[in-house]
Amino acid sequence: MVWYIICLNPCINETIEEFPFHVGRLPGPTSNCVVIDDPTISRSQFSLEKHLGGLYYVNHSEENAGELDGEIIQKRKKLDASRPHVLKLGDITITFGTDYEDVSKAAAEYSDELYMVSRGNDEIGPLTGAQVIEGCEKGYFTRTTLVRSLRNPGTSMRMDEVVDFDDEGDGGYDVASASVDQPTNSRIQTAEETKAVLGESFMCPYCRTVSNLEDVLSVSVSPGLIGDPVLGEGEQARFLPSQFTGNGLAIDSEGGVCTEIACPRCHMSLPRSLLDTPQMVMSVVGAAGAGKSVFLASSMWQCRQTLSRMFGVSFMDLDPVANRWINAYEEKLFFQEDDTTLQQIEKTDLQASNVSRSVMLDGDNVLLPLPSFFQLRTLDNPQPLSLVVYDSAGEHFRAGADTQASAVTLNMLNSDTLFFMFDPSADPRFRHLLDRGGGTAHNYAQRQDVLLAEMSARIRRHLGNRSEARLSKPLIFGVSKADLLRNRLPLNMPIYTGNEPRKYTLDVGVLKEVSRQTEDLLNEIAPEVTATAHDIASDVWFVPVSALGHNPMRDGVRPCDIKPIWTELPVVFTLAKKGLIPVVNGSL
Ligand SMILES: Nc1nc2c(ncn2[C@@H]2O[C@H](COP(=O)(O)OP(=O)(O)OP(=O)(O)O)[C@@H](O)[C@H]2O)c(=O)[nH]1
Ligand SMILES: [Mg+2]
Ligand SMILES: [Zn+2]
Repeated sequence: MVWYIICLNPCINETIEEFPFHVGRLPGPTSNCVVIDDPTISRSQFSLEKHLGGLYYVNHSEENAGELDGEIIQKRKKLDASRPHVLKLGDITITFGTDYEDVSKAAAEYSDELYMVSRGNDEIGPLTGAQVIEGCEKGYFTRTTLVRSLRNPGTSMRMDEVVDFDDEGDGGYDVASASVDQPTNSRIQTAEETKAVLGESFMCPYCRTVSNLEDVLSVSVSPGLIGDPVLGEGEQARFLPSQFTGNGLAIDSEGGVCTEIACPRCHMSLPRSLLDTPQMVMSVVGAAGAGKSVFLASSMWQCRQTLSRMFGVSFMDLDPVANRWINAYEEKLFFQEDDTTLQQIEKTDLQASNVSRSVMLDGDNVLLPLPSFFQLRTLDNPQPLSLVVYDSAGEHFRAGADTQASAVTLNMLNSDTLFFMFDPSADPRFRHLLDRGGGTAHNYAQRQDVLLAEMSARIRRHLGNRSEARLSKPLIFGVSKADLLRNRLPLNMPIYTGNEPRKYTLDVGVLKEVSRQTEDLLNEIAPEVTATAHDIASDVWFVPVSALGHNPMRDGVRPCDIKPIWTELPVVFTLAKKGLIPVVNGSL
């Protein structure tokens, strides 16, 4: 009977036909068949030997007896040929058995090794070996997908150097078809989908790393445990808990009972319910001064007011601490004692401390975007949904800023609905049409077509550079500051219908008409912009929105004058697309 022995790091992949089979640190005199040059391994570590018709694992090391299938074996143990065996020698995991596939799966599963898998210009991970294999089996990764091990991060390998592909299978892994349609790169698109693929794992909304639920850290509470290597000196240390109270709360090394949990990679605190609810991501892409921050404030405020009343969807803050920035935005515009004083939301800059924070990841200072979290619950669906909202700076979307803004790009790609915000007041060709009312605010001219093309290029890189690649999820092309074009845009159309509270519906027919008329206007004046939009996604909706409902003063806006127009629509649209808000007159 042939046995196989596999280790992922260092890489061992041998067929054993002759016994005894020796493994140790040195070649030569000890006649080791496999040499592992690692200080934890003894000169002669172990052997696999045949005795009396059975195969035995025999330990030779006095100082480092291995742990075979969870049991420390000082002498020898008979092996069962019908299943793979897992041997732990310090950090090194070696598997052996008679079924090659079982052995390689076990090797991946028990390995502590983590991988990053390329997806266009981005990477997902870290993933365990088992997750990588699962991704291959489901067709998300192909033979040619690049993968690198975090133990050896400088070297990328083709997937088929790491995973054994079954050529007799259904043909899904053959190189030719992989390079033609590259199903992998365009498949995983939303955090939710990724979660479905990766099973008991979640994607961190801060660093976008996929981690196993069992690796989630706890945030210590004892005053003696202040100082964390990733977050800095002022923060409570994060730790992998091993002691728990009767009701499952972690206990820190000084006996404190910890309720907060944190991401294994970036150590940011995570709202607990985020781990087991689907995430719906909203991030707005647009030029500097296009109105993104003001829109987010207005949109979240409107969602609080209207989602429950019209659609029976409850909308609540999930994490008051994380939501400080969005609450501060909202309060500025909608919650002032004196609503006649001018208020202004600061321009978001690339390193704005309210919406980003720097942490120490793998020795580098990395800027993480800080989201706000909401929990949405519909009337007849008991499973809540988390809405994760990001603000970013217009400068993030400048051509070439992709590396600084990779987190922002990832958020964009992980959104359920892409949301681009076009500012007509930043395009000189629209200037003669603008009705500024009495307001004095104005934006400077910016090439939004270039910005849109940059967004398209980033998406392409993600989808594997295929020239025909288009996103399968919808693109909402928002025309911001629509109040400035109130004479040219259909802002009074009844997109919501209903007469009973909580039972309103989204009228898809009317929304299509709004989109058509808005697109017609854009086409007339900036045709390259609509063309690029259609180039990015196959399903584009042109939607006018106005966060303020009027043109404010250059120095700010008076809260009493704010009358938002359709700012909740992107959220309503995404919920309707998910089937959580009913639609009439067509489908999304
Ligand atoms: N007419 C009109 N002006 C608006 C509206 N919303 C925002 N503005 C104006 O646009 C300005 C910029 O808005 P912000 O939300 O700060 O823009 P931003 O996209 O966040 O800009 P960056 O943070 O620089 O990327 C505001 O100060 C207002 O003067 C609107 O609904 N109508
Ligand atoms: Mg801003
Ligand atoms: Zn994280």
